[in-house]
Amino acid sequence: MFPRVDPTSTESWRKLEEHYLRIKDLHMRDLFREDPGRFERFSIWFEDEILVDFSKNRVVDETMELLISLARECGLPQAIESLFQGEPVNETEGRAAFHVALRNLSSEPMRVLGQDVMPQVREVLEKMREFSESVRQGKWLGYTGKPISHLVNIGIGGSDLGPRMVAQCLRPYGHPRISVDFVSNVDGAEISRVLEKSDPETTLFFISSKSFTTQETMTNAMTARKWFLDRAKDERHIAKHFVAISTRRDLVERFGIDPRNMFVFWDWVGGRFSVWSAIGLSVCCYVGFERFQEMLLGAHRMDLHFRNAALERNIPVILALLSIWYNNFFGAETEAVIPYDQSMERFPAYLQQASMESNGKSATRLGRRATWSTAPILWGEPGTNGQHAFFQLLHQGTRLVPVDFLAPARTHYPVGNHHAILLANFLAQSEALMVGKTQEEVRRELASLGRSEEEIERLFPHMTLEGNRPSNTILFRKLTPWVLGALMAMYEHKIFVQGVIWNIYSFDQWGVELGKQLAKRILPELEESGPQVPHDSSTRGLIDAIRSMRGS
Ligand code: G6Q
Repeated sequence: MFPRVDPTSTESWRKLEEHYLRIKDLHMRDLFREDPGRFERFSIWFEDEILVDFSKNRVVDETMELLISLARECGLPQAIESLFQGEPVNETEGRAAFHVALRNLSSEPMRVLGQDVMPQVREVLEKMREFSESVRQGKWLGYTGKPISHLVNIGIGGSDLGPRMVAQCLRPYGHPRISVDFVSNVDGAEISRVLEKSDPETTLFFISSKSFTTQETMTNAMTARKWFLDRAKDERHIAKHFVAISTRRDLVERFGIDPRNMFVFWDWVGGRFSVWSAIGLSVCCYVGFERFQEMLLGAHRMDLHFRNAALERNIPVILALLSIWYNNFFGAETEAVIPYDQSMERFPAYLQQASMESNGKSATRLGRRATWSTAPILWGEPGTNGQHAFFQLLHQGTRLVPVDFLAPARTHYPVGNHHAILLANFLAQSEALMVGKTQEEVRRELASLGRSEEEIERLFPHMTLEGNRPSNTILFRKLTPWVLGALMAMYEHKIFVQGVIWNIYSFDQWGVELGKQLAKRILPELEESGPQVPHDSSTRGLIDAIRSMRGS
């Protein structure tokens, strides 16, 4: 049975509250000065590829010990086993969340309800390999006999964010003949822009939808289908230009996609964990099956680490506990993720879904309202851009914002000394957040610039940086498929650990349903002679305004 512990009722929680009062005023500057071994102790290498430095956090050894005890009291080891045993950890939807099986490249069986799912996982992977190779080798031909040179993935949420982010990150591995685009928003602007530059003879559409009923995806898919048929003129040509990735064979057939062009996955794959499944097919065609498999392998290695490493040296566990430390004891409300890598531009958006859709919950596993805060608001942009935008708030704002800095030591784009400059900034920011700048330092600096005493008095409060602002630094050798896979799995497991400790269900997303239901009800009301359903006066007034604006 999955543990159900009210974290605030544990002995460790109580001790952490006391501990917080004792250490909250310690400054990291002093902790580093007094302890030359701090970096050694508070950093972990992952397979010589990724270095996770968590030493710039407001913790001492006792903090880490108490946080680990909290994890134990909340039944974390047992919860990890439940996840890997394929138990129905997604309890409100009555199924497993078994994405770890999708990247199980070992020969170990992985069972759901006693049945080994690995044969079917391998079968789909083999189909993905064959298909992607034929597209990349130019053997898969469009209806006029030309090879495919443009891939368009149509999907949204989990059927978009993962593949879109991965394709961007792995662009250096992309096939030189092939470009890839993603369409998710139901706003016609997105599909129009992609279709404008598409050639029907060489474009391949991937309709990615677990349910194959999602309004946005189906609307975009129908528009793409019509656009294609207006040009190709024959329904039989659809088979060469449309593939589907879904769990719903019946609906895929009804759409007119040849079932042989369908790639399945299973209900135990959650949408936001589905890039590891056939939902990753567009990426696989773009970067090649071997690269896709390297990404699975990186994730698999992180899975093994998460399952087997001691909690004290377990990277996802430590990242989760540090986040809980700030969220629940310091009252931090947000968390920033700043990749110093332009290719990772969509990484924060991908993580927003992974974290906020998983842990943005207020009902506990006991069905009561949580009296502690759950998922922080996650946000971020690539560095160095962020430095010239919101970093002011990180350095001097009234809020505490823990930051994850990520960067590759080596770049795919060795242009001049760009990368060294990027890395210097990456290091400078976490150092600046931590050490800050004292009043004395500011005074000395201003005096050396010849400023008057009066000016110094006026300026120093504005120029002082208190520092002591926490961050994790996640440094990796290079943004390879393996590293990316490992980083994604690291965050997935971090989020899982948080859900266990917050005693919430991380694998459902009931909160998004109401809006979908209401949108369906409102849609006909927007028509000129549409029905008038009762609404609050604001919604009513807005509907009427839209009708009149559209009418005119
Ligand atoms: C993810 C969510 C959600 C889902 C989309 C798309 O965990 O379930 O983001 O991925 O709503 O759903 P379909 O794949 O069914 O179109």
